[in-house]
Amino acid sequence: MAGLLEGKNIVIMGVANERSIAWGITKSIHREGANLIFTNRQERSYKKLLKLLEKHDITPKLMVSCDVADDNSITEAFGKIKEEVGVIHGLVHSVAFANREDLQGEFVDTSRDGFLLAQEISAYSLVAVTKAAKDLMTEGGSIVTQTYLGSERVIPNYNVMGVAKASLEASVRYLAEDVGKRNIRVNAISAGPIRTLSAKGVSGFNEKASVIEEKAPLRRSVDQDQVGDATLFFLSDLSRGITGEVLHVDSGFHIIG
Ligand code: NDP
Ligand code: KAL
Repeated sequence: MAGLLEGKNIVIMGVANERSIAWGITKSIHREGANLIFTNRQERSYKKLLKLLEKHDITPKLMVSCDVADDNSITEAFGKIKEEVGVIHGLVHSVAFANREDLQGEFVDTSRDGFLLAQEISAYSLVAVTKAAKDLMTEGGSIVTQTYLGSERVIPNYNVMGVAKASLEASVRYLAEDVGKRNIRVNAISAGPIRTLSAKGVSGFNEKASVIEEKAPLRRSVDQDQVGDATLFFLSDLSRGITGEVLHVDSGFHIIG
């Protein structure tokens, strides 16, 4: 049987290493026959990704550098993708950043620069890459981003990132309306805590992860492969009637009061 994404060209932004959510997504969509186009910011991530691809015997269609903080970098990256690949059918946005000092203590102490930085990298970047990607999605398409429950509730330490994720989720809805007429869908996955490079060194992670195992309906933590398969659903035709949605992949934790 043909894979769900056979012959589809999918851009994946945000693989830093084997633990990245974007790597879980890569494995799911590779399994279903997608052609993979990767973007990285840091050289270190690019090298890690090269090794990972080799280890898993995956041949990417293209790898380009892209810093979402820089409009020229986005234009160049999507220009190269257009040149080398032409049409794309999907985009995975798995990128976020805030200063470490803004991910502890009280939200009220967030600096102007820290607030703007978190918004720029973690929310505005979805707007900027959707604008660039939509012109390459001439056969329709699907855009999927990654969010977290801290957008809906006050979660200690998530602070400035919670506000950025609220902005990201609202952007998903506004973008869905804009690009819907081109048959492009925009959705988000709200994942439970997963130990990744981003989660490393930020206080509060262990606590949040253990609460899932105790209190979530499924009483187990979430992993990259579960997020990978849910993202695959959004990228595939199985979700053709869904746009502007935030889907929780969190063992059901968000329904518990
Ligand atoms: P990773 O650290 O593996 O991935 C974060 C990625 O963001 C890195 O690949 C990094 O690229 C990229 N990035 C940061 N700044 C930029 C930039 N300016 N331009 C381009 N790329 C950039 O962590 P995760 O996999 O955990 O994070 C992926 C997404 O999942 C994030 O949006 C995160 O908020 C979200 N999420 C994570 C959860 C978790 O528990 N881990 C839970 C819910 C949501 P580089 O390495 O090249 O700098
Ligand atoms: C309540 C939770 C505990 C953790 C609190 C905040 C987590 C914020 C996520 C944010 C993306 C982390 C950073 O920006 C880290 C950054 O300051 C330093 N790290 C880096 O520069 C590394 C090297 C690169 C690869 O990282 C990035 N991002 O570029 C939230 C937990 C329970 C769930 C999580 C971790 C959610 C989430 O959004 O990631």
